[in-house]
Amino acid sequence: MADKAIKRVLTVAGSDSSGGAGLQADLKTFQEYGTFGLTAITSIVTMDPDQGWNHAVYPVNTYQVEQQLKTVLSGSSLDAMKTGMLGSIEIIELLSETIDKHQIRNIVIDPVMVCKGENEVLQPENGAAIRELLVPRATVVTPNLFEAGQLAGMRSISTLEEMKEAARVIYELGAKHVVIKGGKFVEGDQALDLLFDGSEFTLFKETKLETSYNHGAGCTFAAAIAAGLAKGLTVIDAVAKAKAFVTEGIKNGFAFNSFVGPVWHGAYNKAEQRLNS
Ligand code: PXL
Repeated sequence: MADKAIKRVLTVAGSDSSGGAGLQADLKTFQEYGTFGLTAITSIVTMDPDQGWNHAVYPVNTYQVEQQLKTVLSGSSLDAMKTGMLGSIEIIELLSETIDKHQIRNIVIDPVMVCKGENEVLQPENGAAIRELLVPRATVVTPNLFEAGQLAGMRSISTLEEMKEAARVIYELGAKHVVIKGGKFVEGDQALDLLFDGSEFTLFKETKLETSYNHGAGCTFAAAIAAGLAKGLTVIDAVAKAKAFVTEGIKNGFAFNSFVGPVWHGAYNKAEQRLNS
């Protein structure tokens, strides 16, 4: 039966009630990739329309995260795992122990410290624990420019040269691959993402899109990499496909309300169907 071969992908992340980012983005992406998504929720994020869409983060307690991981890991082994917003330093410690104990492979660490570029810094205090405990266990780590700066100890990153410098430093922390999500925030007219495997740089370029309906793009990109790895793609192929997947999602982003516009995670497959029909 086809079910036997279905790949299992876990996300350990926060809930974004607005549906574009967080574990909602991850699960939708896993589904679009034809994989089976599992979750351990670490925090609940709400946004207040009466206060300019101000974000509040409510961490889940560590015991509850532990019990969710136990539930997930009681099935047969995972094919990949992705992390997003982690809620607390204790949860990060628990996660690093769990990765070692269960020898989890194909690990994508999305070191979430901010929402949307650097507009809204969420849980920057988790940065040091992510750097020490999770980055060394990562198959791929996927910081945006702000997070790359935090991990690499660089004040600000806005050019390709600075992205390369940060990628080298983050690689030295122990990640097997570093993908810096420059996206539209890099200087110039191209959206740039950079992959570094310790010896070679690979640059992924797209023309910058004229839209601000891109909420959840970073989570979706990292989730797509994890699902691609679960399905047996090489890192470079997984990143290339994830870039195409998220670009289509951004092109089909929409206004949810006057504050936020999420990407649409179903857009890539919809476009493929159109092409094939
Ligand atoms: O996009 C970063 C992010 C990650 N995870 C959760 C979020 C957000 C931004 O809103 O809510 C749960």
